[in-house]
Amino acid sequence: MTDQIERVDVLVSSPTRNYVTLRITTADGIVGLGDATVNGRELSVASYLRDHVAPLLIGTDPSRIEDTWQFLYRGAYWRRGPITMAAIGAVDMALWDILGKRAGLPVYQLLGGRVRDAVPYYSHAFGWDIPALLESVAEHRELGETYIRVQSGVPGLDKVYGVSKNPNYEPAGRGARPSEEQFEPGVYMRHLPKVLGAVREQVGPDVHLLHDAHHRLTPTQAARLAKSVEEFDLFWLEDVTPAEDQEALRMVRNASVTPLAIGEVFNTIWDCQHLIENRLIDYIRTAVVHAGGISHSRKIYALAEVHGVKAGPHGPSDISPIAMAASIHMAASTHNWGVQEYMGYPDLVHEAFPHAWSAADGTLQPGDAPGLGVELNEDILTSESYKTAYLPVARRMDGSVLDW
Ligand code: GCO
Ligand code: MG
Repeated sequence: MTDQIERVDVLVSSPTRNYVTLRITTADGIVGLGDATVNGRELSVASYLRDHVAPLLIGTDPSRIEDTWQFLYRGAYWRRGPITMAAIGAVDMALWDILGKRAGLPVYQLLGGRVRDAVPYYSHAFGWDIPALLESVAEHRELGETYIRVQSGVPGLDKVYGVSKNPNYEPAGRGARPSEEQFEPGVYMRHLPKVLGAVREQVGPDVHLLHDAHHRLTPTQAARLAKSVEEFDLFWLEDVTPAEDQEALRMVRNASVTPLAIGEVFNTIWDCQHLIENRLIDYIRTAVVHAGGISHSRKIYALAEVHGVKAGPHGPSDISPIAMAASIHMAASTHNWGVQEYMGYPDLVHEAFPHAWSAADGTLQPGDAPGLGVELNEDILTSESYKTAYLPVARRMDGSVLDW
């Protein structure tokens, strides 16, 4: 007789920040884990899983991974969106984890085996001003990192995206309401070339530099910015316009050869299709957790491969070590992979989710434990309970709300 799903638990915890974790246990006693965290909206995914998905999984065959995906996606009728897709993504990850454990193989072997010896990652350097940023970049270089995202303060703006007083930058803040940040396109656009010029001069030509504009510019502003930073040879310029307006990137594309990355807020292949098929981007940033898990992400990468686009997945600290594991296993076994974002985690997060994957010298390794190779420290997850937290809201100097 085939194995059956016997128990489904949803754990919401806050070891320094909130995580939603799905645990599926089979009648044979195999445990699979999935991440379902949507930063700032955690409880809605937990309810979606507890109230609507878990009851449907009990008694089903955990080896029917694709069928379960289709059942949850098509069977719900209401589809797409971060909450639905993170819930399905968590189930999918947990089922791949179970399959790997049953086979005694790490997930990357089930996905076709290694295509690279190590997975390069990019880290986050930031500073309130250029000297502080240069110091932060130097620290990352000392760790052997060769892909570095650079974010800096902007003169005249108090609180900006990507820069913090805390060395573990975390945009979501605990509290009943979001904090507010400032942004003003003109001053930012004039400042960024100075920042990138200083960093490029310090690191020389061989280090890959990245920058995230966080969805804030109009198409014309974005095109001007991409053109003005061309000489600094960015590895990518990320989220230069709001992600919904996909044709905006055609104007940016036509104006410059700065490589473009977008997609951390996309959830399905249909969100990515136009940009990939029209070659309007170089890197697709969907995260395995927010884009329906391993099964669906593989389809996105396959579509991207046909059009010369590479994967460059989202990997901030709100992607739990479980989803990070899934992403590393995919990176190890997917040919058209560019780079994995990895900003590291506070120690407590590593302790809450002991993992076989590892990071060293600017690269990640999936490890050889069966499945995804992540476990749960239930004592930590139980004692660190959910705390209300929100991502910030951004406003222009005139007080109007802007994309954060
Ligand atoms: C990135 C992102 C993050 C997100 C955050 C939202 O490129 O790492 O833009 O900083 O804003 O993960 O939850
Ligand atoms: Mg980003």
